[in-house]
Amino acid sequence: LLKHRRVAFGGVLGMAVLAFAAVTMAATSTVVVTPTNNQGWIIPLPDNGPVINGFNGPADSDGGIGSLRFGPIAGAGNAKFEIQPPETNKLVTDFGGLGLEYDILAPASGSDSEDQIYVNVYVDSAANGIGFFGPNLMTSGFYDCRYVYVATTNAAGWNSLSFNSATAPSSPVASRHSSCAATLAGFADASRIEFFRINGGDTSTSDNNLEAAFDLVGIKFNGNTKIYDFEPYAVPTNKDDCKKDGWQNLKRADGSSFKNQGDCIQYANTGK
Ligand SMILES: [Ca+2]
Ligand SMILES: [Ca+2]
Ligand SMILES: [Ca+2]
Repeated sequence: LLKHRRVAFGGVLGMAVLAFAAVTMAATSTVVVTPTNNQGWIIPLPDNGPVINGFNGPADSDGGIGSLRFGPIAGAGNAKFEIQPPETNKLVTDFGGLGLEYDILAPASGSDSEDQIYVNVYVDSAANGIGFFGPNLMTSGFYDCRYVYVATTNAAGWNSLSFNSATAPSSPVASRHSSCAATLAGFADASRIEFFRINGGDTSTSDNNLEAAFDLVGIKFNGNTKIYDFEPYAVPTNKDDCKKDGWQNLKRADGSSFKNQGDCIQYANTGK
C-alpha cells in the first residue's frame, strides 16, 4: 500500500510540474474555423459588398482539407473580401506577429494580384489618450494609425505573408489625431491594436475577377500563437464534442458523416 501511495504522489507531482510548464512556456494551438463555428471571426465584413465565399478552397499542404475561398470579386468599386480575426482591443506591446497563407486562384484584371492581398492593423495610440474622437467615426475617429502589410508574390500555389512589430509597413502609415510610430514597436505601453483586417481586393475596380483563398492565419500575443485553420467542417477531438447534437455538425477527417452520436463517440475515442 505504501509503495502504491508513493507512486500516486509522484504522479500527481509530475502532473503539477507539467501544468506549471504549460502555463509558463509559449504555446501554439490550432483553432479550426468552420461554416458553423466562426470562432469569433467576422467572415466577411458586411460593408464591402457581396463576395462569394466558402470553406471549400484548396487544401494547404499542412492545413487540413479546406481553406477560406472568395471571389470572383465583381465589378462594384466597394466590393472586396475583408475578414476580421477575433483578436481585438489588444495591447500593441503584447503583439508578437501575424502570418497567413494565401493562394491566388485567378488574378485580378486591373493590377498585379499580389497587391490585392494585404493586412491592415488599426491602432489607437495612447499619445492622444485611449478612445476615439470626431463627429464621424468613419472619417475622423475610428483609428489613430493604420499600418498595411502587402503580399509581394503571386507564385502559383500557396504563398505566405507575415509581419511582426518590427516590420516596416508596405506603404506610409495612415495617420489621424497623433503622430504614428514608424513600426508597431514604437508605441507607448497603453496603445492598443483595435483590430486586424485581412483583405482580398481593395475598394476599387482594379480587383475585379480576383479569386483567392486564405488559410493558416497565425496570430501571436504574449508569446502564444493561435493558428486558425479554415475547414469545411470540424472533426471531433473528444467524445464531448459529439454530445448535445454536436455530432450533426462534425465529420471524420476523410469527410464522411456520422450516423448518430454513438458513431461519433466511437470515432473520437478510437479514430475509427
Ligand atoms: Ca485549412
Ligand atoms: Ca472592388
Ligand atoms: Ca488614441
